[in-house]
Amino acid sequence: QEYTALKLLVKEWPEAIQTKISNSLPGDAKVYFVPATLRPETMYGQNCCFVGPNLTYGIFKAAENEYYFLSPRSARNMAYQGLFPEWGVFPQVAELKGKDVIGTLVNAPLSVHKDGVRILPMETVKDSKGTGVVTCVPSDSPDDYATIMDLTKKADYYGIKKEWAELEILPLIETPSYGNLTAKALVEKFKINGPKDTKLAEAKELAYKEGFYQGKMIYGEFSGRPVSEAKNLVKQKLIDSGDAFNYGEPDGQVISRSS
Ligand code: ZZB
Repeated sequence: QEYTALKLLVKEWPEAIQTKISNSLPGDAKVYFVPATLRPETMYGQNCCFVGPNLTYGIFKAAENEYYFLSPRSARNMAYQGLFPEWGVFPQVAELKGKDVIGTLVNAPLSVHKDGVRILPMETVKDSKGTGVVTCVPSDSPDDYATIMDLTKKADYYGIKKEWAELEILPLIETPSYGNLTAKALVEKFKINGPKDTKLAEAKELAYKEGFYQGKMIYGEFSGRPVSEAKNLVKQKLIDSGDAFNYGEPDGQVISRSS
């Protein structure tokens, strides 16, 4: 699987972990949350970024003054793809649970939400895929749409501010079958009633297919182009600006045989 790994710069940590962060990192350190995505063309519509609240993450030193927040498993993989300075080495400076970083304000490259977006909890994030960090595009990802609806409804239960989950959902891609908010259309069509609904798997497949083969961009500098062309154009733009890099993961990689 060839992912685009995106760099979301931390603008503000939650108060409760500020001390821990400043004890572990130089004062001027740049820390990035690093979601792995297969849909770079949707980055305009990022409206939050998810972590698994009960998963364990690390902050790893990736360059002078640059640090990545991601799963230890993905840090290890990156270290063998030349994404850290020394081959096979992924220096960890802090360990955190997803729940520790809920509410962190980050800058999401290309997102229409220029003031930044929040780190929010998503219980279905898997430790065994990507970086364990998932950027949220509720216009085109049914999982993201279902999670956002749930977070808004039960903000208190999740310990978040409702307005963090309520940023505008931007129409990005027009498709013949599902209009300009594919994820919403599919969640409603399948009567999906929450982030753990098993019908989400099929909705996701349909959203991928329809988006890629029939979708046309209706936002951003590649507006009017088919998604199949825009995908690589947006990806290259993000890489050229230093906001993203390639991250590869063998299909069906088995991680925990020995653990
Ligand atoms: C933004 C985005 C926008 C995504 C979209 C999808 C869609 P897949 O499909 O299973 O191969 N993802 C990445 N890592 C994880 C994880 N650890 N746990 C749960 N979800 C994860 O996985 C790739 C997609 O699943 C990624 O692309 C990411 O969400 C999420 F409009 O990034 B995506 C129809 C999907 N649309």
